[in-house]
Amino acid sequence: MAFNPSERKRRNSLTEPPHMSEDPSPDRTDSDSEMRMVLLGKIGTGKSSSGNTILNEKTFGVNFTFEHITSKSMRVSRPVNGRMVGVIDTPGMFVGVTPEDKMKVHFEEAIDLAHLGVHVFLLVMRLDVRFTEVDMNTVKWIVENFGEEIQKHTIVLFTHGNVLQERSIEQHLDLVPDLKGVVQSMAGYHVFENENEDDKTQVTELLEKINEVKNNNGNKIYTREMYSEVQRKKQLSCLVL
Ligand SMILES: Nc1nc2c(ncn2[C@@H]2O[C@H](COP(=O)(O)OP(=O)(O)O)[C@@H](O)[C@H]2O)c(=O)[nH]1
Ligand SMILES: [Mg+2]
Repeated sequence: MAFNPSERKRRNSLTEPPHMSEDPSPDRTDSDSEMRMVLLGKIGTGKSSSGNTILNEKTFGVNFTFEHITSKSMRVSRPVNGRMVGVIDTPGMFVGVTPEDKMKVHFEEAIDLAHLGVHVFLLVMRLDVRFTEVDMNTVKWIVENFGEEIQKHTIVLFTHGNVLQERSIEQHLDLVPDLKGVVQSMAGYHVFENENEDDKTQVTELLEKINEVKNNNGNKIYTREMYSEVQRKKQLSCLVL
């Protein structure tokens, strides 16, 4: 199984935004100035709300339920803090309930909407509910379907941050070792409270963390080719088995 929580150390210190290269480059590093991110995760975790918080606009439909499961991934690009940000919202999934082929279609749409590729995936999780086996299976499914490479490009974005009250997110994670393992296997983490619309710092800090992830990845982005390669290998291993 591809997912290995202990294999990657989380990097969470903040650094200055890196220099953005404007030169197209053959190894598919960033060739434009837009920061593209895909919201992933279980239905109802706050993906659309987080997209709205990032863009400071009520652009994605909130509270879409199972009836809307056929809805499509959607991309909106806006300037945020002086730079273009492209947010791709996905309809979400419920591993074990949403048909596998439907989940794949949503992800393929999302990657295609990113054109040149994805700088960062935001794996959205709620802080106000228990971390369950379904949540763990969602993470495993994502890593198996996008490949381990996705872990270098993923920031766990916690919503419902107000429930922490006086506790820090680190103190919370210490109480939930499985969740802490997931976070440590990814490239970073961040906390949002989507009800605090006036808190612009939460967005600024997320964008700084995304810049840091970009920097750590040498500006390399997750591309459609990487996804197709993972899918090809999966099909081959199915044939061999
Ligand atoms: N209190 C609180 N509610 C939130 C937060 N994020 C999302 N919600 C609520 O959770 C519900 C589901 O959010 P939505 O963005 O539609 O989730 P999605 O299915 O992942 O896109 C909505 O009622 C939101 O208002 C948050 O940070 N705090
Ligand atoms: Mg949604």
